[in-house]
Amino acid sequence: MSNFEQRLAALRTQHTLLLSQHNTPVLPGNGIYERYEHPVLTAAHTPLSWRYDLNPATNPYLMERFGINAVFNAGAIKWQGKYLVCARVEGVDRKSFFAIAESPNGVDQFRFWDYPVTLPETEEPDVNVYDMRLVQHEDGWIYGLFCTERKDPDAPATDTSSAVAQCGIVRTRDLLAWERLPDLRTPSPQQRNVVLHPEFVGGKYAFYTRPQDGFISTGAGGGIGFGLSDSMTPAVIDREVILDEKRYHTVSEVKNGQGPAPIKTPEGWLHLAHGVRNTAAGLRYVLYMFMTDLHDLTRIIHKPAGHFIAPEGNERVGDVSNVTFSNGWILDDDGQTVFIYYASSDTRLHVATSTLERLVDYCKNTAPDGYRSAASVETLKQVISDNARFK
Ligand code: M1P
Repeated sequence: MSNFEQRLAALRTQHTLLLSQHNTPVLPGNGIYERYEHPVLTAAHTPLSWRYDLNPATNPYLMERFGINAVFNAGAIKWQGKYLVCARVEGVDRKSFFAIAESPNGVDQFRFWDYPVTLPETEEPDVNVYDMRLVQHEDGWIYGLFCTERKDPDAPATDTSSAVAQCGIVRTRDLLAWERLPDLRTPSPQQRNVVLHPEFVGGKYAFYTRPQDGFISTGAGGGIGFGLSDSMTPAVIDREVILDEKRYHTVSEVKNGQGPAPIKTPEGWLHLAHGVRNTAAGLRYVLYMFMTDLHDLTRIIHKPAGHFIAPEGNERVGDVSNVTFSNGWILDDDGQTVFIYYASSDTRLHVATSTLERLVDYCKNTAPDGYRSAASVETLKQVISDNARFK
């Protein structure tokens, strides 16, 4: 066997093993959700035919020719009986793109489709695209809202990092052919983490936004906003209201953003979001939950204090360490099981499972933030005294 053949056989064996690996829940967990032993997608899950030139004549050393750096922040949808994620795949050249991977059960055996998504562009080409939220809207289309980044034309020549982030929009009926719509227009100079609400609101399209003044810092903007548009072609929001503000000494002290589109329950809309605070070690991203009123989507009715999912163990380390981020979840056909796809440290994608009933219970029965240490102590004393007779 030639060196090429040996290497190829070893790579294929390793890849097949990885893709067929079973994932088991880590028990007993916290009762709210179950984490799983392995990530569901990593750079190593991408097909060998993406990374290697498999022709011995042109690649005798069987080198990687297109390196993949990370697979993370994924939109998600149940489609024709399969669990699909539309992942942010980042090459070693730092450019992100979208690729769909499917699983028969939502927790393991995710396989990428043969080709990544070919994303149509507007007249102003995207430099980088990431974090697609997939939404099956009641108008019949599946929309993908994502962040499109272009270099900031107003940045001084010495600043080669600043970008303008806006919300790009595509729609599809089959997840194969995508139609690009004009980028969302809002009063805010920058937008990331924009999400389409799955239902019409008063006959209009409704959006969760994240207004911000600067590329990294939200400045005077920030918070999870909400706005309406008459149309998707183009989508234009004239007025944004903040429904969940960033707030001092909470998990979203610096910024926050809506995760996937909310899930409707008989008791309100269930939301998953990320909150960011600053530390001596840099920004820390955690996930948190809240519920909004069924009829007034800007009214929060339940919001447990603190984080729902924070980076643990190996999840803490990666390209951007100390980050958990989610832009996809799936409510299964049983109307109960929820698959929460979250990424760790901008490097890999994980799943956690729960049920609608448990998530609503968590939101309703976990004490809200009292915003002061003394209030947290009072909450804890109440928990302890309520437990006294069960010891
Ligand atoms: O690096 C952490 C995250 O940073 C951004 O999120 P936000 O807009 O809230 O700061 C996004 O680039 C996200 O993709 C990334 O995971």
